[in-house]
Parts: sequence; C-alpha cells; structure tokens
Amino acid sequence: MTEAEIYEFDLNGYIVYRDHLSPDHVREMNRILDGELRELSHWTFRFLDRHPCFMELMAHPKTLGILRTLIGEWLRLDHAYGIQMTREIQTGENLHGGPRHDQGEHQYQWVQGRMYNGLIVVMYALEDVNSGDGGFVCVPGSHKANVSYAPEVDSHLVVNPSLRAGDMLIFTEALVHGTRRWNSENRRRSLLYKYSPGYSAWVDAERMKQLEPLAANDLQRALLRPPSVGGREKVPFPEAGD
Ligand SMILES: O=C(O)CCC(=O)C(=O)O
Repeated sequence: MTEAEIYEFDLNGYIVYRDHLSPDHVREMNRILDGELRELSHWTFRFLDRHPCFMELMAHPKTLGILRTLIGEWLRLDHAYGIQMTREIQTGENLHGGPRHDQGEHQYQWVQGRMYNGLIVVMYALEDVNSGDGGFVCVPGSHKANVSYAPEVDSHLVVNPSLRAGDMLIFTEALVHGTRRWNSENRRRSLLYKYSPGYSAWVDAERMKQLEPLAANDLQRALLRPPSVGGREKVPFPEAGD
C-alpha cells in the first residue's frame, strides 16, 4: 500500500481501489454466476466451490499485497460469500461491527509504527452501485471511535459508497458497517472474501476444511490453512503482490 492509501484506510476504516478487476474478468465471473444462481431467493450465496476462478481471485496477487500491509505475513481466508440484492431480494437494514466487537476480534490498532487488524473484508463489485442505491453502508472513522454509541442506519454519519463493476472495497470489521435496503432497478452483486490474521478465526474453521481439496497450488493451500501460531509458515506471497 502506498502512504496515501494507508492514510486513507487509517482515516476512514475502508478504502476503494478503482478498476481493480478488468471488464473481461468481471464479465466472465458474472457469466458463470448467472448460470449458477438462477433460483436465488436469499441475498447471500456461496461461490468459492462453483468455479476455479473464484479460488484464483482469493489469491489475487495485488490484493494479497494490500492485505500483507493490513494483516501481516500469516494471514488466512476466514470465509467468503456473495451478495446479490434486487428490489425483491432484500435483507433487514442494519449497522453492526465496531472496535472490540465480537469478543475483541474486530480490532484496529497501531503499535510501533505499523497497523494491526482483525477480520478484513475484501468486497469485489461485479455490478455498479450508485450512492443512494443502498447495499453496503458504513460510518467512516468509526473503527477508531472512543464512545460506545450506535448510530441509526439513516444517520447523517452513514455513507453509501458508490462503486463501479471491477472496483474493490476493503474495510475492517472494526468499522461500524451494515446494509441498507436496495433501491435500484439494477441488481447488486458483490463477492466478499474475509481474511483473518493467521492466529485467529471468526467462523468455525472446520467449515472451511471442505474447500481444501479445491486448492490448486501452494498459495491457495496456504490461504486455506486453519488458524494456529506454532509452526505456522508465512504465506508465500507472489511477487506481483510485494
Ligand atoms: O455488504 C453488505 O451489505 C454488508 C456486509 C457486512 O455486513 C459484513 O461483511 O459484515
């Protein structure tokens, strides 16, 4: 991450990388998902096991380079799911997360000149989101809030970032964030990959075991390792992600 990117993430608790995925890449993933999700009626869906391209995206070199700054050398994939929203497929509006939430797992700290994060979410937009469409919302800067106060989801403190298909939004779960009703004629479709430090887990790591046979190389296998400290090797980061 550049100094400017670190400044932005530190300030807001989230950052958007524009045009992170090419239009062809987005088109191909949408084509695969269109074939897979015909009967979708719930706003979330599983996708990692639907095509090898999603395991490859888990290990996207440039994304891993950013995560290396945010989480460190021993990171792991904690879990992943997709979100699809339309006027018909909705979820309850909510805000959640925040510093020290979930038994202290949601954390954001600076010690000796570098940052430490707990669970980090990488959200790839596969469709455009205009501000006001709804979907992902957050309270910028709330990952550093010192007052235990929960704003309402329609508070003036809440923002609804606009995204173009191919953009990547990264946020810490220590940020107060959530979902607003989807208001657009177009659908929302996002892929969420959630990464943890190597020592911790948010979901039951047993659940991720079933994905291990899908790993196509050492890097993917390393990212799917269950949490531990002792004997853990660093992630073999690809060069383009340095
Ligand atoms: O993207 C959204 O609508 C909400 C995501 C969320 O709440 C989460 O990742 O914890």
